[in-house]
Amino acid sequence: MLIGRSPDIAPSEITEESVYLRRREFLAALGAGVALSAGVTTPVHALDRTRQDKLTPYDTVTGYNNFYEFGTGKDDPARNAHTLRPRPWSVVVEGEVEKPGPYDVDDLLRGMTVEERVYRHRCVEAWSMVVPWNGVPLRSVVDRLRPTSKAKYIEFITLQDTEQMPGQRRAILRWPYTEGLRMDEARHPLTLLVTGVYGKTLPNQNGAPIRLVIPWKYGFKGGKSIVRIRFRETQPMNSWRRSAPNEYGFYANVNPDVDHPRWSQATERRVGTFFKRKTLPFNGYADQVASMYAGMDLKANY
Ligand SMILES: Nc1nc2c(c(=O)[nH]1)N[C@H]1C(S)=C(S)[C@@H](COP(=O)(O)O)O[C@H]1N2
Ligand SMILES: [Mo]
Repeated sequence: MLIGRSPDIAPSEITEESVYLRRREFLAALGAGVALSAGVTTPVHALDRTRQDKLTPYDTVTGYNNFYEFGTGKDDPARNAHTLRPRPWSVVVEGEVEKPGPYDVDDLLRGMTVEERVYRHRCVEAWSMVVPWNGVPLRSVVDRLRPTSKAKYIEFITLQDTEQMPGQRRAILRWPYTEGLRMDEARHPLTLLVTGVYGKTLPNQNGAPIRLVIPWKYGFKGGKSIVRIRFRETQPMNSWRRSAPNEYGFYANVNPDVDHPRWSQATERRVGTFFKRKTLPFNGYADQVASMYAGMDLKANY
């Protein structure tokens, strides 16, 4: 299944071929390391040639980002995240689910196919990137865990440990960082539980060993270093909404028509390029996700 791929575009037209081939070599060479004991990787591209999307370089993807547990500067995560210990790593599953329990992260994903997904990444701060993530559809994990009929939402709780995450000594947010999705969003084929980037094991600063990527939402929905997955009947709170409810909502769907109270969301700067470009509704994934929000007022539900 070629989820998220624009039908008229071959992968080789999107990614510079040398890069693409090198990446295939990576994947072949790294095998189990990339795949967390899972099977073969399948490239799935979700880019639009007309917008001339190019992959954001590895050093930028891993060197310029947000992970406030390691500091608030864009280069702090890369500098400071070496204190995180991504193995062994336990993920507790709880709430409205038939198969709760603590799982070792490798057991949780065992046997699943790790795919490659090239996704646009839009931060709420109006910068963007194009990133080749590796991961498993969250849907596969959700189905394995068997939510009960009461489960309408999933809350994702990330690591709290001031030894591993020294930035948590400052109360910038209420720790641990939490996020949430509605069940249909969690089970949407584009929603990825990410374990790697550029065919390599996920670096600590990008949320090792597992983090979420939901490409039609602002980047803050993608919680990093998840330790607890809680199936719920009610909508969970999420960190940025708790900290500034007038600025951040639950849905956080990328919407050029809903400005942040302090800045416009109409345009974005692709990191590493000079000119601004127009932000697209649902970050360019509207044809695949807009139907989930039919009938909702997306200005009220931002
Ligand atoms: N635990 C945790 N997850 C987090 C954040 C954070 O501060 N802590 N920042 C979020 C924000 S604002 C963004 S844009 C993305 C950035 O990470 P990436 O560039 O590695 O995707 O991570 C998200 N996940
Ligand atoms: Mo962000």
